[in-house]
Amino acid sequence: MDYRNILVRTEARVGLVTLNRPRQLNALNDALMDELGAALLGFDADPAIGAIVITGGDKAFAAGADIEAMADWDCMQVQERQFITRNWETLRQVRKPVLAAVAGYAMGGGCELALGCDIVIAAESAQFALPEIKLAMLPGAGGTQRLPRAIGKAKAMDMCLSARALTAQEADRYGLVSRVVPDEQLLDAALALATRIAGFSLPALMAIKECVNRADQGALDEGILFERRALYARFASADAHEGMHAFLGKRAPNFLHR
Ligand code: CO8
Repeated sequence: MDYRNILVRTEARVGLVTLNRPRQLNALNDALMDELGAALLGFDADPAIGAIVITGGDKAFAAGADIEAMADWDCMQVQERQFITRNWETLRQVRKPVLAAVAGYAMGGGCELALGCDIVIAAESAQFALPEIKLAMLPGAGGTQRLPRAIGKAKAMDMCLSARALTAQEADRYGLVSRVVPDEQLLDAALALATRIAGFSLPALMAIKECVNRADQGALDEGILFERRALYARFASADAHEGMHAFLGKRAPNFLHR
């Protein structure tokens, strides 16, 4: 695919996607989201890739859905375009770990995109907000569901109802991001973490991701059962036996990602 709104490259076993509409602060129009979906699915299907990083620019990770594009849509048009289901859902199909490396604005759909990733690393300049209320809209790409799960109902309500923005340090304290780094170190830190993750056994990574995601989705009993089945299935994996024998043999494991 010929990408116009994103940049795509690989580094060792990591796939890197850079959102690239800087003049619009990476506003997420259909074209960008289609390209992002295609790149994510491409990396997910590529056996040489073990983890994916999504990043934006220095000023904005993404300032949200493209307001100019959708300002005059009516309700029927939104349904006909399959807005959200068509391309915002693609991230959920990705089985490999996806990291968001966020500098600057992560607003509206940009914040929701980060929330849909498995790990969020923030630069000190990062700001997270769901300001759709200012447009008399609502966070419609998973934000009303994922934000309370990430930071609790009280803070999520505050952000959604008042358009309050969180600094990187606040987002770190509240559990929205996993670590904060100086801006100039953001990409290196994200790539280093992704490379470390991608060095582990891919089937084990995918099983863990699936189990952790279950924690958000259902009852504890059901999640524990799901985790147990996933654990039993690990014993069918050559990598699991290699990992355990490598530990016992006091040597580095040689994972075949099987
Ligand atoms: N969409 C389209 N264009 C945008 C967007 C956007 N979300 N954000 C910024 N831009 C454009 C601006 O229009 C401007 O363009 P131009 O230079 O042609 O005038 C350019 O980017 C630079 O922006 P600013 O001049 O505004 O830059 P500032 O540094 O002054 O401000 C802000 C930066 C604070 C990020 C400001 O641009 C802003 O508030 N942006 C909008 C943020 C927002 O409201 N996001 C939520 C959008 S709605 C959404 O994401 C819903 C998700 C799913 C909903 C589903 C509904 C059905």
